[in-house]
Formats: sequence, C-alpha cells, structure tokens
Amino acid sequence: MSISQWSSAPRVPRIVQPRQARVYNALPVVHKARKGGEKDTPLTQQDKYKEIMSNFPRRDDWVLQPLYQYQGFWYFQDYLVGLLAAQENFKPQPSDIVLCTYPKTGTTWLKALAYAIVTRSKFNDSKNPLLTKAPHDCVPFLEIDAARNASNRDPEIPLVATHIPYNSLPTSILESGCKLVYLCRDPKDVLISMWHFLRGKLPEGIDKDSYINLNNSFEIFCEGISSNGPYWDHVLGYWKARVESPEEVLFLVYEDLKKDTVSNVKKLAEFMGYPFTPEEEKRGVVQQIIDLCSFDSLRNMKASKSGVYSPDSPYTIRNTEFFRKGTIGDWKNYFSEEMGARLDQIIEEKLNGSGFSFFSH
Ligand code: PAP
Repeated sequence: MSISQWSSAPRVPRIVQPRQARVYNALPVVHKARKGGEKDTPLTQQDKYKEIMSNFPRRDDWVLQPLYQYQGFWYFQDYLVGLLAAQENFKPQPSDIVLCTYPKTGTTWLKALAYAIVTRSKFNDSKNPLLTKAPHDCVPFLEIDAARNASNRDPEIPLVATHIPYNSLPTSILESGCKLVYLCRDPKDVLISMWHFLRGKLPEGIDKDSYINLNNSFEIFCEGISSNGPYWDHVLGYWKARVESPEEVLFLVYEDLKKDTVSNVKKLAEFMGYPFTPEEEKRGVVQQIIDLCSFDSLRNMKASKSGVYSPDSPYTIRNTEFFRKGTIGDWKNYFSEEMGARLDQIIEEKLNGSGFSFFSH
C-alpha cells in the first residue's frame, strides 16, 4: 500500500471481521523485510501463526498497521507472531524475573535499573555493559528476541522483558513461579509518548497529521484500541495478579519511581532477591545505580545516540527513539483539560473496585 492510500484509510472505528479482511502491506518504515532474522523463527512457523491470525478480528483504524485481536487484546501482526511463538516455545529458567510493561510506560528505564541491580556484583562500575549497550540490548524481549531464538538470551542474566498482558503470558512462565515486575504509567502520558513514537516511524516530509492525528488516536485509545491495549485491562491483569500473589508480582508506578526513586529502587532490588546491604547503602551504591539509569545518563550514552535495536528483526528502532522527555505530565502540552479529564474518567471507571487508582500517585 502506498502512502497516499493511507490517507484514505478509514477514520471511523470499525472492526473488520475475518471474512472481509483485506491484505495490508506494511509501511516500509515500520517493518522491514526479514534478513538475518528469518533464520531465527522458521518461516513455516511464522506462516502458521499468520494463518491462525487471519481468523482473528482486525481493526484498521489505529495507526500504520492493522491490529489483530487475540485473547482480548490488540496487536500488530509481527508482534503477535512473536507472542504466539513465545506462548508455544518459551522456556523460562526458574530464577527468571520477567519485567512486564505496556508499551511506553518506562520499559527502558525498568530494564536498565533491573539490569544494573542484578549485575552490580558481576561488573565493576566502569565495566557495566549499560555503559556501552542500550538497555534493550541488555535485557531481551520475550516476544521479540527470546521467542525467535533461545540463544538471544544470556543464561547468566535472569532477566527477560515483555509487553504481553498477564493473562496471555506463556503458561510456562505462570507455572514456573518466576517473579514478575510490572511498571505502569499515567495513561495520558503513555498515549502522548506512543503517539510521538509512532509518528516518528513515518517518513520525513509527509503530513504526519493525515496519518497519525492526535484527536483520532485519542478517541481510539479511549475505546481500548491500541497496540497491546486496552491499556486498563493490561494494568488490571497485573494488578489482580499482584493482589493474589504479592510475593510473585511487584507492581510499580512510573510517577512513584520518578518522585521517590530511592525507595522504589530499593523495593525493586529486594523483590528481585538482590537487596542492597547496609554496607552498599553506605557506599552510595543505590544512588550510583539511579544515576547510571537516569534519563539524561542513558540518553547521552553513545549506544543510545547511535545504536539500533534489533536490526535483524521487523522491530528495528533507533535507540534515540526510546528517549524523548521522560517527564510527568507532558500530556498537558497536547490534550485539552477536557480530554485529560475524559481519559481519567474512563480509566477510573475501568479500574473501579480493583483497589488501584492512578490518582493516588
Ligand atoms: P518501549 O515500550 O518502546 O520500550 P518505554 O521505554 O516503555 O518504551 O517508554 C519510553 C518512555 O520512557 C519515553 O517517555 P516520553 O515519550 O514521555 O518521554 C521515554 O522518554 C521514557 N524514558 C526512557 N528512559 C527513561 C528514564 N531513564 N527515566 C525516565 N523515563 C525514561
């Protein structure tokens, strides 16, 4: 499909049922043809998943690519291939800690912090791989890296990350007793972050508003349609798991992590089984880790400025794209008060009765 065809893409939300589904070609800027990555997941397996997927409900009015619905959530096609592969093939190590996030809620930060905590006795300060590799290259994604090839993991690092909702996690993870760390964020900032990120995928020089318009993205997000959405169901799934098994699930909030980084980082270390000793605290190790993983520190590293995430997969992303502002409340620069209040109300209604609220953070 050419760019010009996208401008006539439907703006009115609708679900395309499988029988009516049309074949979509991706915008080349988003998903490039597999090269080296092709050998990781046998093509027949990918074809099998794509075949299964053709029977799923589909939405064409989110951005760039159609979304497919699976187990109550919406996904881009290549991502869903990885999710299905992870469900079928992923074998966790019993000591694994899974870092779970909805996209744009602080995954990069959580990966860096968890990695720095877990590896602090393995590397001295000047040798930590975080100084030379981007956080996404230090901690593999379950549905992107690990599902494609088990060797995409370092068996000595017990960390893997995922955007998969709780109820769709591979049963191998749920049955293994692996610890899960969940990080969520104010939905208004999540949507703005995602909106910027997806617009960044469009080629330079085109009218980005005609492809990814803010009001349209807002309306569709409010309906629950987004990659890995509905966002509130993603949050609720992990929140309920945390209520049922607090020893297995740690639930963190981006805004808390920003406002009180020290106590949240200590909580994270304790939960993962790597608590700071009093001696480490005295030596300032907690603050060193926080400084290493701060937005400015990570953003200014060479790997973040020049590197590319997952060059052999359909998810090629410049590392710079993971660092935009890293602030709380940027939504106010884009949404009206009314839009903010409307999204707040939707989220509050959806989370009502769960015991979790974004307003208390
Ligand atoms: P992903 O889901 O694609 O991996 P993710 O890392 O979850 O992205 O989210 C990116 C957001 O985290 C960006 O937010 P913004 O668009 O509102 O700026 C990014 O700036 C922010 N971010 C990245 N690193 C950090 C950090 N060290 N501290 C705080 N925020 C960060």
